[in-house]
Amino acid sequence: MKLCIATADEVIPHHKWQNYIQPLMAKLLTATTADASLIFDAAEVKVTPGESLTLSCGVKQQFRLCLWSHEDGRSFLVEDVHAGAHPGMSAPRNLTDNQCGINIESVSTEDSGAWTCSVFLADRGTEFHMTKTVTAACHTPFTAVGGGCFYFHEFSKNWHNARDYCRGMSTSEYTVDLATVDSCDQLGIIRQFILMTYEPVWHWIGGSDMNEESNWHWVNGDTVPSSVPFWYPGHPLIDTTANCLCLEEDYGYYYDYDCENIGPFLCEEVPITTSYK
Ligand SMILES: [Ca+2]
Repeated sequence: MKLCIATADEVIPHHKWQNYIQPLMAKLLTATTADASLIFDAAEVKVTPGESLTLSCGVKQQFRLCLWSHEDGRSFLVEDVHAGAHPGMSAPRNLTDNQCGINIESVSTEDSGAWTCSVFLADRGTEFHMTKTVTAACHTPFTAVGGGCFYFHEFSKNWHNARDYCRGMSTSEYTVDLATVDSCDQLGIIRQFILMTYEPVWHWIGGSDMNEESNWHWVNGDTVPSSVPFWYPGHPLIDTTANCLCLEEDYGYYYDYDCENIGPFLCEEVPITTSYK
């Protein structure tokens, strides 16, 4: 059986963006505009993986070209981000004085590091570069895995007690509940993490159909995916004694199990609000 395989995001190789820039710069240099000044907040920002993050950068000038680059070599033309060419990135809600801003919809630890906004100005035939440092890290004792922050609890509890334990870890800064693992990529990465770190054992996660048989929901109210490849073949059962969701030990598929069974579990740290910084 084939489990979800994580795929790398498609990015523009660093050496290629020069090819994008030069023809556009030639066009821009024919324009004349008013004076320009860069608006930029260089303060370091700390975020939790899974949060959204707006990187702001603006210029008081009509003709411009903006590019964000990360220290690992990734580069993003802002007009491409705004046009939706990069999955997971979008235009900020407010572009006033923030024409070069981009929004990362779900920050991962790989987004930590220096982000540089380059603004190419038409009338000056020049460019500005400003750099902002992003730190994306989970709070102790959570581990960054597959774009989220998880706590793999090795001691065994039934589903309800496991959920109570997770919720008891909440603070004023973030909430904690049983994990919601709803992307194929994340499911595969969590499965690999469990295999590399622990014995191959099943783990409770935060889904159930206890309110209505065969109507599976996450603890946050969202619908649990019902399709292949999430569920163990033949599951979920139509069975009112199997109402809680776990990742089974053989392949890491979703599996419906009696909520009173005792097992280890995954808690997940969730930002209290979606922040725009
Ligand atoms: Ca059931």
